[in-house]
Amino acid sequence: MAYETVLIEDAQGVGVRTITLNRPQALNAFNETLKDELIDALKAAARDKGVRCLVVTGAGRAFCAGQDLKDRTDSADGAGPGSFSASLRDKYNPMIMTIRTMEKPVIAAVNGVAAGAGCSLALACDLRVVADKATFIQAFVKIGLVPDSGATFLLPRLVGLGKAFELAVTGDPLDAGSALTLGLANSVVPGEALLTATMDLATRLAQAPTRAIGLTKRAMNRALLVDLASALDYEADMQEIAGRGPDFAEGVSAFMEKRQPRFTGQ
Ligand code: T3D
Repeated sequence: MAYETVLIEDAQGVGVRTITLNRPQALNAFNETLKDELIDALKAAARDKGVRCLVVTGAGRAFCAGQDLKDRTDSADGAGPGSFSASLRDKYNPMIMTIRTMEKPVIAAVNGVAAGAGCSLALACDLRVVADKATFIQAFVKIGLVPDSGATFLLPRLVGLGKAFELAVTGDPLDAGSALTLGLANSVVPGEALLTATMDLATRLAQAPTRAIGLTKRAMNRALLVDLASALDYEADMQEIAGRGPDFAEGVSAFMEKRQPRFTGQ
């Protein structure tokens, strides 16, 4: 599929794909085309075994300003804006679920403001490398909406219930330094160093045992919802799968031979 609003770049030979939201004139706000193309690009990355780490970033000065407020179409009966629940169920929710269920690491390189569903997109990624001037805004309340696209689930888990509620009901921007202190950002770097720092991390993760990382993600997703006994049981199942894979054998051989492992990701 040829895309109009996302750019795809594969780093030669290292297993890292970068998806860049590319509507800089609208701060990469989600119009229908961008939503469709991002879902397609995410699904393609999830399927492609050659992609062992995915980076999501934005073109220009923003990461993503959420729903394009100039692009919401009115319903056919003239009764106001089209269905919000359908917009979420058909477009945003599949986007978030594809990232959360993709069994490979996904890094958000947050180059600038991440607002509304754009903030949710960053929250859904496994790691956030953040430019020092970037901000996170739960913009929903400013327009009389409720946090969506996973924000009510992910934000309290990342920063705690009290802070999440404060951010949701004030709509105040959270700066990069505060995001780091709260654990929402994994690292903060100068804007000009963002892509290099992200690629260093992505390249490292793409050389890691991808299958084990995928199973780790699956187990942690599940552990958010279950009791300790169930989490322990599920960990045992995941370990059974990881331990029977070639990367475990390679990891142990490398340890014995005192050399760096060469993981295939299988
Ligand atoms: O289907 C559904 O609708 C349900 C799902 C909802 C999910 C959501 O994401 S709801 C939340 C939607 N997003 C927002 O409410 C954020 C709106 N934008 C802002 O608050 C601010 O633009 C920012 C804080 C993100 C950035 O502020 P600033 O001062 O750096 O930039 P700016 O001047 O406001 O924006 C620059 C341009 O981008 C401007 O266009 P112009 O005047 O130069 O032609 C502005 O209109 C445009 N822009 C920014 N955000 C959006 C946008 N255009 C359309 N939609 C946007 N969300």
